[in-house]
Amino acid sequence: MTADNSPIANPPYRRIAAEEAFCPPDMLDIYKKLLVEKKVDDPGFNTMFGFYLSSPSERAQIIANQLGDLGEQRIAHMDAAGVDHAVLALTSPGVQIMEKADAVAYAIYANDWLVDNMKANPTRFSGLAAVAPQDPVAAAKEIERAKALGLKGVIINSHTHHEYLDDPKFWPIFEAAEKLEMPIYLHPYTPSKQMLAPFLEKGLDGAIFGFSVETSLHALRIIIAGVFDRFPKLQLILGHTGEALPFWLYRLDYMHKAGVVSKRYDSMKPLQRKVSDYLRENFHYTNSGVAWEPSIRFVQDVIGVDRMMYAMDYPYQYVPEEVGVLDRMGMSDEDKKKFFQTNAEKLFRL
Ligand code: 1DF
Ligand code: MN
Repeated sequence: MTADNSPIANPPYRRIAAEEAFCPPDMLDIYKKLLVEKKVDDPGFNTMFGFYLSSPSERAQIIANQLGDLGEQRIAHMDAAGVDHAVLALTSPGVQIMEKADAVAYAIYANDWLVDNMKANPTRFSGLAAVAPQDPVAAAKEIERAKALGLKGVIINSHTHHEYLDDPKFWPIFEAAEKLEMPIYLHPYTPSKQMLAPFLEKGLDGAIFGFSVETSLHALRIIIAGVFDRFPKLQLILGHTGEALPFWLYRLDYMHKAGVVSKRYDSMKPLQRKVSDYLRENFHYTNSGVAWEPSIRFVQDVIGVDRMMYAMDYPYQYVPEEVGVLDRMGMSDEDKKKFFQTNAEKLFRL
């Protein structure tokens, strides 16, 4: 990229980045221990954090180091990229890899750590709450506590021990999120072990592709299970320009209807709205990791300009020039301000 792509100085909007990762440094020690003890029944975890925690590569070293910093270096990086405000979330898979009791306790600890570490820079940071789906009732309680602490939503990193949130046992989480108006960011994680092998064989399990397949499947399962008929005001957020789901709207509607009418599956019941309606009315989107105008505009076109938000995906994709590319997108200033600023302000009540 050329110098022409540097972020524009004093743009007519505040840049809010909505999918920015962190973790308390001691979480990486817990992960190291889990890797050494080989207790985790999740080959996706072993390959992902096996890489970030032991590779001598520059990428692994830098990212592992930057995840733990909410101080000067993070602020300097935000300044260099022109990011005014970061919505922080515990990095994937967060507590979801831990045993139930550890996960419940660590979510509380991580949320307190986050709130504490944001205090020095209150105008630059806000945060999402980690929860442990392993204990849905505790998770619902933690959403309530997190809201009182000032956190703005919830982060869930796709499957939890290879289980998906469409199972009604998890629905206390949705109930609390809807009632407390806390949007849930359904962030990627590696594909569940039910489907991991063919991804892993070719190195496609991570952010290159597997993350998106896993997370879009998860979102669809939640829709198909009728979660939004039960919790119609619930809002979920998908990153990476919607994990490709906006591209599928037409076919999802056609084939869902065909499946329902023909009674092909017991698990596919009639829904109150079309699949695309839920994706337009119960989801918001970010462009995390996709600094590409055609994909961003596609989501704005088929979902709506009021639901597409900016995200950088720091530290996994720290590329200041991408901000400059987005500054220069061909859309109106009004739509650009929605993208960078006001959609996030509204959704997260910043
Ligand atoms: C990666 C990418 C890892 C994203 C992440 O969490 C993550 C990666 C562990 O590149 O390995 O959040 N991402 O959202 O694209
Ligand atoms: Mn991410």
